[in-house]
Amino acid sequence: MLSDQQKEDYRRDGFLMVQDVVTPKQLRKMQQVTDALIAASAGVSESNDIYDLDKGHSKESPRLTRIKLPHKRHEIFEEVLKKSVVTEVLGDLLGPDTTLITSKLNTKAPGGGAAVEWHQDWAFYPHTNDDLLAFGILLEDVEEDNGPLMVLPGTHKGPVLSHHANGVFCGAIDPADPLFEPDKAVTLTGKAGSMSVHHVRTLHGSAPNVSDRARKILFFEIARADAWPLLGASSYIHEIGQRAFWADLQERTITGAPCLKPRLEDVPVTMPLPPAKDITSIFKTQESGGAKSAFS
Ligand SMILES: O=C(O)CCC(=O)C(=O)O
Repeated sequence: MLSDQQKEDYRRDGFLMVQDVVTPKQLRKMQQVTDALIAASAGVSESNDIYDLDKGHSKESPRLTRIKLPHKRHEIFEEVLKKSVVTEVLGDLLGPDTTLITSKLNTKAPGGGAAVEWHQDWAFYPHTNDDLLAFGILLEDVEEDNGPLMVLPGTHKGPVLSHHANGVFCGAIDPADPLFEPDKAVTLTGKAGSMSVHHVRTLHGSAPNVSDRARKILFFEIARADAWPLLGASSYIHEIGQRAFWADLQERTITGAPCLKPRLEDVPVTMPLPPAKDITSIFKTQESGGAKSAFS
């Protein structure tokens, strides 16, 4: 699906935009399901396993930062991951065997929907190698003013910056870090149905939504099957037992098969510990961890 040029661009820059990754029918279905999920959040007054609520959320005017694990909420999200151009792009960039780390549908309500402070996903979940990426499928048109994703080209090949503040993992870099060069940022705008791809080490963030339109992006975070989490694997095994862990790993296998021989590469790792007070989402980690804002 991807041209050699697109693959080269991704390897050089650590990001890519791909047009029309879902059919018009799949897009419409995802939009309907998302709107229904947002409407159903009117009955919720505190963040829970499904919703991460934004400031100002109310019954009359639901405001979310996130719908958690959308692929578990409706089969259309799983279909898009496993049976669309998205699946082909995945094969082009990560090979035949891939594992889902997580999914999330980040929503920025009109008139101020929350910023995501600059960070590298790798800081949250270091693995035995860095063949990991995030897909961001645009469910609505994303323009300059409704909080687009921004990336810093080439940072996937550079250092992993500190994501600690006040002695805890706060899930964001310090905007005063001398290695942070926001003037080089590229803004990833696009039409609904297109998709951003960013490498797990690419520095990225997004500003608040200052428009009168919502911004909804469906993210899938994915690893090549031979990349094993450094923090998590054994603790999951202890927590849920080997059988349940194996079942979960198979459930998260998107293409191919699990790989039982982790590929070990010389990658820079700092464990995301100690945890911030509230680690239920990136928004809560950054806020309760005292991350400094690059957007205020
Ligand atoms: O929603 C966004 O703009 C960025 C999301 C992101 O980077 C994350 O959730 O890790």
